[in-house]
Amino acid sequence: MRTRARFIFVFGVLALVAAACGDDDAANTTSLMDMTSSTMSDMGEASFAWGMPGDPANADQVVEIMTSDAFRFDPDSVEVSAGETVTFRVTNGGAIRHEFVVGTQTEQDDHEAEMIDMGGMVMADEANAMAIEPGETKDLTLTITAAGILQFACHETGHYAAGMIGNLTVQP
Ligand SMILES: [Cu+2]
Repeated sequence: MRTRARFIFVFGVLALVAAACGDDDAANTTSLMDMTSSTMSDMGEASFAWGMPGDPANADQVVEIMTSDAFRFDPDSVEVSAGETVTFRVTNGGAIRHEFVVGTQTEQDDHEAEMIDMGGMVMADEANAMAIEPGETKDLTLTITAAGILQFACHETGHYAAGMIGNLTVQP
């Protein structure tokens, strides 16, 4: 009797866990699908509403940016013009890894959610994103096609929340 009662209890708990996991799976599936679609758009055509990968040889300007372990970019505000091909030359002046990700506020928020979902996994460089190791300098070239306000941000765990974000103003 005792064993049977325990079995039923365990079975009940398992059923509850299964139900809970079912919900989690649904949520995970949704975010995985979002992640897949954004990853595919990044890796496929790799174009965005605001721009596309640019040819470094045809860059109109090179913008030099430094990252620091105080979770800041220097400068933290950059202005370019729509139609320009811009090479962002980012130097990691800190002792920990930083990222440089260009996108709209919504894309930054989505990227942050994906990074949290992935448990702080190291991000692969994408058309609009790169990771920079301490002491390293890396280039990201983009042709910015649309005027507006974009952001560049770091999504290493905790950095975005700590304010590691800068404004990229695209003049018409
Ligand atoms: Cu960072």
